[in-house]
Amino acid sequence: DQVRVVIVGAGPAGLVLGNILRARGVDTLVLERNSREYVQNRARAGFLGVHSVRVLTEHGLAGGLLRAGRSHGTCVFRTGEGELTLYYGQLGRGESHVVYPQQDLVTDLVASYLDRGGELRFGVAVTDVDPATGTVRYRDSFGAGEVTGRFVAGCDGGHGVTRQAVPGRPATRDHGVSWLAVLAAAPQSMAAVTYALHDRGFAGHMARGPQVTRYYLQVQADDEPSAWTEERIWTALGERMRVGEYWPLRTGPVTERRIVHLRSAVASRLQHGRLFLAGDAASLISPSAAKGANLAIMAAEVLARGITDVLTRDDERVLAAYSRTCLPRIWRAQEFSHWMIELLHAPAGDDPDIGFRRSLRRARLDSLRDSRAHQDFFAENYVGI
Ligand code: RFL
Repeated sequence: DQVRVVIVGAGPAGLVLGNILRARGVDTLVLERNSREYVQNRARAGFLGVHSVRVLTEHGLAGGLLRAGRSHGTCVFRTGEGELTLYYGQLGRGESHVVYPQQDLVTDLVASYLDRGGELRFGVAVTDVDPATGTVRYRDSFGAGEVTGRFVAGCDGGHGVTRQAVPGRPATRDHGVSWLAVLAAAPQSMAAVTYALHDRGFAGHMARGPQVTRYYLQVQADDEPSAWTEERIWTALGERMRVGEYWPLRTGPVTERRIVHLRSAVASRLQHGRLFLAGDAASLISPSAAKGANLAIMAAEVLARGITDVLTRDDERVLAAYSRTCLPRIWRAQEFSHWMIELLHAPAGDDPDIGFRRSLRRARLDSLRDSRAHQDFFAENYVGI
């Protein structure tokens, strides 16, 4: 059972890769551990940058996004000293985000991949990959099996198995911050993405769809999501968002609450033998700057180009440069994401440098308020890859 490209994982990375390869007539097989229903309902990202929109458009994958996505170019930092509004769509390179829920994108990508004649098997858990031979071993409801690919794409996310087949230790960081990620069945409360900086911790607000809004609350690392009742969530959000000084939140049933630990991990190399890592498998990034899905799409496009060049023209240059092309972009995103983490989070109560760090944070916001150059830096990095 030999396939040209075996893709492990049907998230944004694997599906964008599979779609581009299918459009160029390459044989592909996607193996996904979960069910179709599960992956099409998994709500995660929502903010797509210009590069992602361009890749999806160029490859005929942006139908839903162009129909239902909403352009977004403003963000607000709310503190005890008032609001700082950045019209980032008019700063830097003048680029905005498109807000389109990740599960809708995944739904579109699965449909177009199948339309393009791609093979996709749900309920298949890959157990290991041999990078030298391209052999992929898996388990499904029939038992154990294996397939061999001339190329194997490890697109199985931040906790997958393929990254373990690439030698070298990833560079990791635990940012020491945890968020309660909440989805509410309610319209957005504010016109823009809002980052509330508060001594009790960060709170965030971002639109997802007309009747769905994402909120984040900085919480203790060992908090259980169930300890956060709806009432407690809305009270904490209201306090940190300082609704008394602005306007009330538009509440609604909480449909999802989960703890996200802000962690990063970047593989030291993205290729070993026939195996190539893309997306969260290559680099896990904290959601603080909304980069993960965008990096996944970026890498998938580079990898698709590299593989097609080899298969159609025997040209190995793009594929040979895969790590070298992607890693600097991944690190730029990590650097900006880290910058955002420092800006958004109050140090914990008994932190000895609490006063120093809070003052630094205020100085950074002052600079963002006063300096056009700093605003341009923010805008470029916020939307760009
Ligand atoms: P995914 O989406 O995790 O997909 C990997 C797939 O691989 C499958 N899998 C396996 N299949 C077979 N065998 C195995 N052994 C397997 N192990 C795993 C999984 O079932 C899954 O279907 O990875 P991919 O494709 O690399 O895409 C990455 C993005 O999903 C991720 O970076 C973003 O969601 C991150 N992220 C955000 N990114 C943005 O660009 N903008 C955002 O606004 C944004 N918001 C977020 C986010 C992530 C969040 N969470 C939950 C961490 C908000 C949140 C709350």
